[in-house]
Amino acid sequence: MDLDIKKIKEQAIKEIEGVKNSEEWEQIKNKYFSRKSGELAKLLKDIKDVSEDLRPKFGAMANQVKDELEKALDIKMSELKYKGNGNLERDFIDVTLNVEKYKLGHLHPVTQISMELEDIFKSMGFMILDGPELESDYYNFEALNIPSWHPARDTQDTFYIDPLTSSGHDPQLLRTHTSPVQVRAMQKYGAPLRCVVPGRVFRNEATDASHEHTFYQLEGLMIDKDISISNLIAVMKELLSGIFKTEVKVRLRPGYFPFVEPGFELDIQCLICGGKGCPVCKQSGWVELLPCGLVHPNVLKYGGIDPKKYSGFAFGLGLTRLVMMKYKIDDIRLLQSGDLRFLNQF
Ligand code: FA5
Repeated sequence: MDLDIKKIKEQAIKEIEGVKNSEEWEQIKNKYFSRKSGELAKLLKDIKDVSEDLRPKFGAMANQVKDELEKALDIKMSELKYKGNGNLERDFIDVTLNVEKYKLGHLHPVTQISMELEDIFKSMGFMILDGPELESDYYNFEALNIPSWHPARDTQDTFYIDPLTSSGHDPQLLRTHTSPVQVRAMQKYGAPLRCVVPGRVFRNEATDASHEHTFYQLEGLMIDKDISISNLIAVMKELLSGIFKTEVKVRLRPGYFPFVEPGFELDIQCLICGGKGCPVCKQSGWVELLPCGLVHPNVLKYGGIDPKKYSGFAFGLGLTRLVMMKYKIDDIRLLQSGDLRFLNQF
């Protein structure tokens, strides 16, 4: 009997030590403490059968073992709770607890407007395309009718990654506009073609309230038979009314870009100052927003399209400036400042 009590104790302690969760804890507790079938209940029953003179000794031993096992079980339960493995602990939810809500981020205003524009153009049957930010000299300039000697390159100075032509390959640069995707799209899809290309562009530029070195444009291109300036103006109107949802004053004036002929500058009346003059519009009352024109025949040829059969229009929307006008942001640099006080307003 003496030995049985010790054996039960040692076995129980071993099993309690090995418990890993509250289910196992419950099982072990039942195994030893169940009133009817528990090991301790059986032991106490057996003690009744031993001789009267030995009964107190075994009774005391059994009670001591019972106390020790209860203590071991309590300690094990505290450990489980501490480690978070106890179901009671895990399943308990204090609904009155005041927890801080997750702060969700949101899309940047430029991304929001870009997506709105994509929807407007998709509804008119335009594809949404993408192009490389690290572009070749060929697509950024040459194929857009801007050879290396052309003065138009001076207005779009950029960051050359690999200017060495001696190695025989095309110099790589950070694209200055989204227009290179015009020729890429023509080469890939041919005519007829309708696409817009939102994207990031770069220029080696002194920054001010309306100029950044890194900003966004949205290129548009439509090529088909008999495309004219009327088609261009119709699409421009759809674009502006879709975004501003109210009438905005625009003006169309001649503009020069080697890759369109004729070329135009579409300006909108500055919405920051209402046309009175401010740093954003350089006191002119107008903001350059949407240069455009009919695609130059040479560019169609670079794209593998016959200019005698097809014509087209293209535009290069200043997306970052459009966002400024839409939300009346008076300094372009705020948009990339990463300042949450600014960004959380959108
Ligand atoms: C171009 O980039 C031509 N690729 C646009 C084009 C496409 C013309 C197709 C004809 C046909 P421009 O350099 O003007 O053109 O830039 C276009 C627009 O980008 C400008 O009207 C202006 O809204 C915006 N932009 C130009 N430079 C900056 C700058 N540094 N910071 C912010 N926005 C700028």
